[in-house]
Amino acid sequence: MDFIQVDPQARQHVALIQLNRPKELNALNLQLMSELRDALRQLDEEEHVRTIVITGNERAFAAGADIKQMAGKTAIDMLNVDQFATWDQIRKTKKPVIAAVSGFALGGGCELAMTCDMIIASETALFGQPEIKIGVMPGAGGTQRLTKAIGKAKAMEMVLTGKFMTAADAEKHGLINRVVPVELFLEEALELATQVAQMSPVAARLAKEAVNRAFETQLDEGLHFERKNFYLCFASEDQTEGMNAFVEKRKPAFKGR
Ligand code: DAK
Repeated sequence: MDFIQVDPQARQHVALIQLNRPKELNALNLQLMSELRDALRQLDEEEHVRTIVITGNERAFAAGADIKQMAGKTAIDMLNVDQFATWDQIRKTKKPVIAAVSGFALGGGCELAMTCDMIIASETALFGQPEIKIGVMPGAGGTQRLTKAIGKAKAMEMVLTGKFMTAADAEKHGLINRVVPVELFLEEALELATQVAQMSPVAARLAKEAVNRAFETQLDEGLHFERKNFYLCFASEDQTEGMNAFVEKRKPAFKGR
């Protein structure tokens, strides 16, 4: 891995992926995205990992797709490379993924953060879809996820002017979970990941799927999906363990089965 660092055991049951192209503000070139896809796929399969945190550094989560790499491309080059397949695989990670964002989260960087299930930001974080300033538009979900998160008016303004949103505003408008001082953003994300990792991994996976389904379906279909996943929880040992532990007034020991 040249452009990311992976710690599969940053905390108990919590893996950490750090984007690592600091000089380029973690611009997401094709290799970085492939490495990220492969790492997520592997961590998704590792039994001891229950939640995953993706972070950058204090200055940048990621300042977008690598403009220098894209600059000379034609539509057919883009089609042939099919980066969407990589992004789709990242989106399909089954375990909960938390973005720990500080500094720039722009373009593809903002889209990557929004692809995660929760976002913890430092007070210096800046979110934006500035693609319009370089003659294009968001291409990895920005027009959809941003709009669903913060509403049409604010999303339209960001997408059409490229203006950035501060962490405080991002929290106010529901884009992120919370803002913390810069020295704490990673710690806070790892702490949140640890909390989730203490739950039943089976229930967490099914619940994540069901929440995400709310973005893709009408209420009736979403409720139907939720119900199926709810029933499925009752096929797990974790359901028996969780409920017995409550009755016996002890902490549950979930196994992900
Ligand atoms: N790409 C390449 N290099 C970048 C970069 C980027 N997105 N962002 C920054 N860098 C590089 C700079 O070129 C500079 O490199 P050197 O000149 O030192 O070699 C270095 O990082 C430091 O940046 P600055 O010197 O510019 O630092 P400043 O503090 O002055 O400014 C900045 C920071 C973040 C405001 C500025 O760097 C900036 O405006 N960056 C570009 C932000 C941007 O426009 N992002 C959107 C890119 S388009 C797709 C999926 C996704 C996408 C497309 C397709 N498919 C699935 C098909 C996404 C597209 C995008 O994200």
